[in-house]
Amino acid sequence: MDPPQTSPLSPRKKRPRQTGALMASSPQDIKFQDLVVFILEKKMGTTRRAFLMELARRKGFRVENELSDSVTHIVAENNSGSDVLEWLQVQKIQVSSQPELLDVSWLIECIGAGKPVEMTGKHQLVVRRDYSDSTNPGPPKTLPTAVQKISQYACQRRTTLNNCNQIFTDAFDILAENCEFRENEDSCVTFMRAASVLKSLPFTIISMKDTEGIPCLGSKVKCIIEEIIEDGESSEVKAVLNDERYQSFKLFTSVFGVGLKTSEKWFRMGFRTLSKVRSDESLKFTRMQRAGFLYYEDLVSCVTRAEAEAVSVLVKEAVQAFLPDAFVTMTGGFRRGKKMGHDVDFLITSPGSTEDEEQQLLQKVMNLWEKKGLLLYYDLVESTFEKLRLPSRKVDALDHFQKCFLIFKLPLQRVDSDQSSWQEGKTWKAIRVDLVMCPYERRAFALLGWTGSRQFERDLRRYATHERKMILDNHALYDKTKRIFLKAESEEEIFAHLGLDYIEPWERNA
Ligand code: DCT
Ligand code: MG
Repeated sequence: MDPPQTSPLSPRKKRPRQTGALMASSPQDIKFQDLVVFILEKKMGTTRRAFLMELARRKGFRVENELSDSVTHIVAENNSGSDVLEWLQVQKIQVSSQPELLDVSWLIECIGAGKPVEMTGKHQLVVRRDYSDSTNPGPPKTLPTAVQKISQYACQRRTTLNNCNQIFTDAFDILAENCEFRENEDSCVTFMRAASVLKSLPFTIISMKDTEGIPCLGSKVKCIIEEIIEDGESSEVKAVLNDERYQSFKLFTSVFGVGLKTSEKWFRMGFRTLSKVRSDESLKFTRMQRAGFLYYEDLVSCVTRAEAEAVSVLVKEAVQAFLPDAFVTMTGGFRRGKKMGHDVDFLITSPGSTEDEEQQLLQKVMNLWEKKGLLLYYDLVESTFEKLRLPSRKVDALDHFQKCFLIFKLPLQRVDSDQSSWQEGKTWKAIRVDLVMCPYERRAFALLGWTGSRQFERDLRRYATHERKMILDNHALYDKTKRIFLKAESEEEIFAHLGLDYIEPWERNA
């Protein structure tokens, strides 16, 4: 039986504000050594100050709790330069070198950019004797006007890896995952869309006012944002992280070959740890799960870019040994610029090969690697692709191309990077690799589909269906009004068919 559920989705009740201890961040890497920031609490308040301090520290800024003579930048809100000077005098603290006196908008821009931004006149606080504080509103702290134009579709937003709202998106990613584990599809979509839209914002949400006009933020989502702004964390997320079902599912699904169905079964049987599952004699594992357990440590440790590049060289070598004209493209998260991934995805296509040559390629590559001792596991899925089949209407449908899910035995001497993290004696690492083979004329659709992110793909399909009366999947684009397939040689052409501005791969991290 499931443990009794704390109702994680009920709107939160107002609780007394918690400040201080919750906010204090652990010492984190300081990226910008020349800059020592102090945030003035006066007129800003303890909570907002702590929140800003936390955000700035996460981005690598050195933010001091106390004023000292090492402070180079003093940041204030709703204070004039004169107010700050006056306050400084009262502190009786020697501030030796003249610190910069700046409006909070400067720090917010820095947090957004992930690095110090240039200080301009609009940031600098003015010192004027006749400035009464009530008449100095400081620089406008309004949102960029672009906020009103944010689309509800991820394919109409540019989402780079520079996430200004990680504190919120982490929370929604966890809540979405929990809903997925509980097969609560509607809430899962709600949280995924909220996380996605927040990842695209060029600024950090600091107050509820900043959320105005942003799509995909319903009342449930806004309650959570508000709580994080006020308390630095969400009680719902905390409850999920402590929830036994969530913890177990997270653990079980971290094994290659274990999905929701198996996790559910093991959870219901009372299992809570992997070692108990592994050593249970009554359980039957699939070949995939056995490989998942065997190489568990390597597979959970994620793939670095250097490792992905090393795999890429070996994939190209092997593929081109059989089809010299073949194109091998690294897709998935690495094509979007990610530095880490759970696997490495490749799309293979060859302009000059026959259907037979195409069909035999992946098996030939597997045989070659097996002979060389580079293969720990593979599962080759034959193509069910049919040229005239209409694209699938399902947003999460699997495609029909021939593909191979495998675990590669990567010799570490092939990895071009500092290997100090590897224990002595370790000469290889198990790496999850997906190879997809597609007909040359479908390469643009396959590339678009396999580049992701998953949320970006879902919204592309949703957009095609609802806004253009077209159906898009990894194989084709079909215009329902004209009843024709729209051909494309490149991703740019697919975006053009859909009437969308082109979004570069590194802007698809939705
Ligand atoms: N994809 C797809 N059909 C599948 C699986 C994936 O169209 N059956 C798409 C969606 C994203 C992309 O391929 C790559 O998938 P993943 O490797 O799961 O995601 P990722 O973005 O590469 O992230 P990760 O770093 O976790 O590998
Ligand atoms: Mg991937």
